[in-house]
Amino acid sequence: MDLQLCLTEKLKKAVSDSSNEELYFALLELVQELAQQKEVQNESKKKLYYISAEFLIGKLLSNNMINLGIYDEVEQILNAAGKKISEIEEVEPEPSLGNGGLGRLAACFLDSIATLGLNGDGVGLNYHFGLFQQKFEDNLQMECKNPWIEEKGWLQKTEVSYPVSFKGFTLQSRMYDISVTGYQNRTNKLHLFDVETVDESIVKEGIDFDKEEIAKNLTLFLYPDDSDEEGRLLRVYQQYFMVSNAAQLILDECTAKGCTLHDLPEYAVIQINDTHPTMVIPELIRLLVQRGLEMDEAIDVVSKTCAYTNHTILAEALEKWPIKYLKKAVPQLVPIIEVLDDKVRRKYEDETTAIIDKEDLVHMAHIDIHYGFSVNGVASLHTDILKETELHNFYKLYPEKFQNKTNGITFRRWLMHCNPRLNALISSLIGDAYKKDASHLKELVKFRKDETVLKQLLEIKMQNKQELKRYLKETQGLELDENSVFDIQIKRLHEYKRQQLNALYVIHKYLEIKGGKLPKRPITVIFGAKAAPAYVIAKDIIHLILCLQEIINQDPDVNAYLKVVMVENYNITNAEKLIPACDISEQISLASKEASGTGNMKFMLNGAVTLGTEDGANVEIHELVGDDNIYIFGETSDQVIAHYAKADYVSKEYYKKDPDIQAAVDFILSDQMLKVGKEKNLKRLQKELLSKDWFMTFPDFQEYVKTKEQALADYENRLAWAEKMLVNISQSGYFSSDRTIEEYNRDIWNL
Ligand code: 26V
Repeated sequence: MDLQLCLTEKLKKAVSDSSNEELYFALLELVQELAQQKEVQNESKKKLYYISAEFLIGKLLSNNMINLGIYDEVEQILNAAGKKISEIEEVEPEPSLGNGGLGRLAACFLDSIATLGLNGDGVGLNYHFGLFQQKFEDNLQMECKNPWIEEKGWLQKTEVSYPVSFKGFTLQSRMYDISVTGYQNRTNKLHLFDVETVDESIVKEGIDFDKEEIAKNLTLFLYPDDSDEEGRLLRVYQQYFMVSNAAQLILDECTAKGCTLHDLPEYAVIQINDTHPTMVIPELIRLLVQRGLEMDEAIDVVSKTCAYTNHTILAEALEKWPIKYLKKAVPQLVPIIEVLDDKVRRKYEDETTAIIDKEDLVHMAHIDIHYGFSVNGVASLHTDILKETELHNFYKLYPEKFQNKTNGITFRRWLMHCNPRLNALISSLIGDAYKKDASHLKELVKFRKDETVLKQLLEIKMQNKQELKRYLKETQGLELDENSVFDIQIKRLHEYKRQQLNALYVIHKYLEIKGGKLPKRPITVIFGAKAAPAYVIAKDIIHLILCLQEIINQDPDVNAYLKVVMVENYNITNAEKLIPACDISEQISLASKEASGTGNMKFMLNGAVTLGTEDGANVEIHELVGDDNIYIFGETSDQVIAHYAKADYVSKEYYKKDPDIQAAVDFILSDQMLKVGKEKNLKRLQKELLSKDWFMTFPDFQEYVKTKEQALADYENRLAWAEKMLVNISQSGYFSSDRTIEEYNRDIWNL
């Protein structure tokens, strides 16, 4: 195909005479057409439905062009006409249909499913404003809406529409599709359901809206504020709307292929991504009974169709809905859930595995485990903790259901797209086979002592740092020094991820520099994080970091040695710029709490060295790269779990006996801080650390400082550091989501 001709036909003028906007829309149309040609008509009998409340897909243009194999040629055509692909990318809005790792994982999985040529679609919701957009004002996080849906975009309206009934009213849905292009393979679909009565104009200031007008607000936001009852109820409405549509779609597609419903498991497998889609189980049972199956058979059929992935052990994140919410929103499910609970109670006496507990809370994960055929964790340590601790009583009942599926990331986006320089170097060294089979990256190991290659790696890192510097200067007016060490922690803000530990390090370093102890090389500590709008302490931690940024960057004694950067509105687009520029990847969650992490994998692939705890997939990274190529510190998950069991951790004691901790914590309420910050917020945060520190920052503090200093010292031996980078890249193939999806298919889906 002559791409140049296609483009000019769409533009109705020369590429060089077209604006970036015109070029974006022409390319979008071209990509849509090419993607459509790769849709598979005679589908195989069995199909996967990956249901998820989040799909953090990121911008699609470049990625789709890479997967369709036209990126290089389009880039040449554009360059020849004096156009830049990066400027055209800026025209595309980023859909923010996810919070973080869980949603991004779902997006990586869709890419790999299509790349492996598997018959599988995603099903979710079409949030108009997605997750909020973050702005900083007075060193505080502000939230506003993030509209991304345009007249002409990736969403394609379909004919598909279903009635979804709630207590007292019925909404008619509308399905929109986004094409999912596999790398040199088929096109699948992401189905996003919406409701036509949604009214964007009810969103007033910031992200506030009337939470009770369900027909108008249902698909406005991802995870609306759940700090009050209306917010929580709205989530129930959203979840049921998502799964009722999914269930109707699944039954329609399967019956069209000849399924009798008795044989549903031969036609469909449903992956339940965390508990947000759990109501698909009672909903499918309800629909099957409505269509003529006996209750017992319906339960049996559904149990053979559904598989569940657990993504967290944090108690506060495990969904438990009061039965009264379900009665209020979706009363038709209540008798079914009662039957499911009754069956479990008849079979097993253990109260801890019941579905409806004594307080009339419905434990969503328990429905999945009893009435699904597979339960998986997302990293080896996480699955072990599920089996041994959190879900131990279930593991005793169903050992055969439990399995591990270590997460992965798509290398098309997180290497080929975001780091073209490194990608070019790798293919010049080992050829292109790694693009289809990432295990080939291991071949890079033979260059570990090759000075030319190591120097090239360092040069690429430098160029990526310069590019990030330009980007942050343009978008946020920040000044970065590319010769400093870029130490980066980017992820959702949560106390268990311990951005506060990093912030305490920054204070410690600041005080050291003030005291005359200067680092060999300047350090730039970069953060990016959104906090849930109602998560008070998380927002206080952002406040602390922003205050530190102001104080430190303006202090002439210090700013040549230490800088703090808080990137505004952390999202996929800026992750794609930050990750290739990183030297040290901060993965410092409290051991046992981060189920897997996937940012850790992206950094490793891009040649950053991890500074982390033995948590989540860090454990597997450590095993792969060995002690010399990672910086590990902190208490082990066993030690942490034991502290919780014995309730023997008292943060005040650490504060009293450790002068460094004391100085850093005192600084939070120093005069300097109070000049730029809010006393109320800073006091609250300091009090939280001193009276609770639930995620045990202090016990790991000294070891964290020491380990980070070691990493900074080692960084000075540039060639030895480059070897660490190379080993990390070469071992990262295991974390390709293609490998993860092959395992899901082999052990769960059997497509
Ligand atoms: C949700 C919430 C919501 C309520 C407040 C506290 C809280 C804490 C954690 C969560 C996380 C929910 C599930 C989740 O997003 N898990 C993430 O899944 C990723 C993909 O498997 C994994 O890499 C991350 O480690 C895990 O946190």
